[in-house]
Amino acid sequence: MACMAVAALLLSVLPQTAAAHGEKATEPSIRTRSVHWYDLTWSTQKMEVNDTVTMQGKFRLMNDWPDAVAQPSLVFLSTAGPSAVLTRVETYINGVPAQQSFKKMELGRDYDFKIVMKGRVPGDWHLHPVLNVHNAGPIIGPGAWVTVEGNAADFKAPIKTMTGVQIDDSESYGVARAQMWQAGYALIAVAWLIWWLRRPLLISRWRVLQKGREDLLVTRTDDKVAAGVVVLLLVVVIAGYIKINAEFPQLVPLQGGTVYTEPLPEATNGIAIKLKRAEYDVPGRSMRLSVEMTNNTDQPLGIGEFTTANLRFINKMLPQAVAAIDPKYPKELMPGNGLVVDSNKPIAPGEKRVVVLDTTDVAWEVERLVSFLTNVDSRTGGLIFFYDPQGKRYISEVAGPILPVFKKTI
Ligand SMILES: [Cu+2]
Repeated sequence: MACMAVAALLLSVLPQTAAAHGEKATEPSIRTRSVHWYDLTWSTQKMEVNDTVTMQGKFRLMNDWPDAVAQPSLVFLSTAGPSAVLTRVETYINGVPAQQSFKKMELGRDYDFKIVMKGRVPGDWHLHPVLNVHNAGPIIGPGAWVTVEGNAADFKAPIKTMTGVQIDDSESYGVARAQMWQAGYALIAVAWLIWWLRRPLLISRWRVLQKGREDLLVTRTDDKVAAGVVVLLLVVVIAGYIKINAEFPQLVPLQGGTVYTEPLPEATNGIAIKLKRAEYDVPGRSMRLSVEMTNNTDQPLGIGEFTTANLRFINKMLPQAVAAIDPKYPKELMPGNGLVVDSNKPIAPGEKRVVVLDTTDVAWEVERLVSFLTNVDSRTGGLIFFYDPQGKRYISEVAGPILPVFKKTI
């Protein structure tokens, strides 16, 4: 109860909503070169308590995964938001239920995910997917605001167990029982302490020891009480075990195994990428990439988007790229200047061309991405989206070292 009081006090002192929760704090090398999230959708922006919102999309694990970051050999898909304001109902990776961790995720490949969340506490909540990578930490995806309306007291989380027992309120189910056991053991512990603490303590006992009269410290009655406490505890534990086993004969332990799923099928052809040079123009707040692109498809391809660190730089000169944007996608994640390409002439089938991609935006500073310039591993990366005339998309990965410059060189 005391800790609940402290928690209540803290909650009343702390601000009720957090505007951000660390999405800009992760190292730029992780944000530009590990997990790239794309095609994200949030099914709703506004809902009532007990309604659900579905967040889904895809992610690519970069081939150029940073050396300093543990490989995604064990991952757990979750969400980020301010505490348990939304309850997770379902999670899937490639359609496989993902309440457990996934192992052996493959670099250079894509995965599909879906997370269903249920409104629990009214408010405006920033909802992100998060991939927790064992030994590396959480890698956060793009966030969108979701408003939950209504009354927190109306929240219901009913569950029907395997044996058909209907639990109306899973939030408080079993809590009283756990508290009863804790209080019972605490009572025995306190009584045992009082039994000893009521005697003269430290100095008098030390003097008795000095005189070699240990026999005076522990009496026959103490022995009897100690034996009584041992018997009492054994009876409580054994009787409790028998009673619980009889009440719940079928139990499923918490599952600790891991799951494997094949990545999504790999595209057989596409655009081969070679990064010739990358620079970050410090005064211009601009990242420029000089990239050699070879079109291995049989369609002319236009360059539509460059995405990195949860920012989408859209080439507004390519209608297919503009058409591919979900109008509900968070605007703050699509920098206004977008992607500027030196030539918007589509790359013909079989053609090899060096293209300069320019992404100029204050977002590089605001999102605290420029610290890649002070990293011991100054590299950057991202995904380039290409579109054929029918709007079919091809995705290529680009990554390589980046140089800080104070004057445009490419
Ligand atoms: Cu956020």
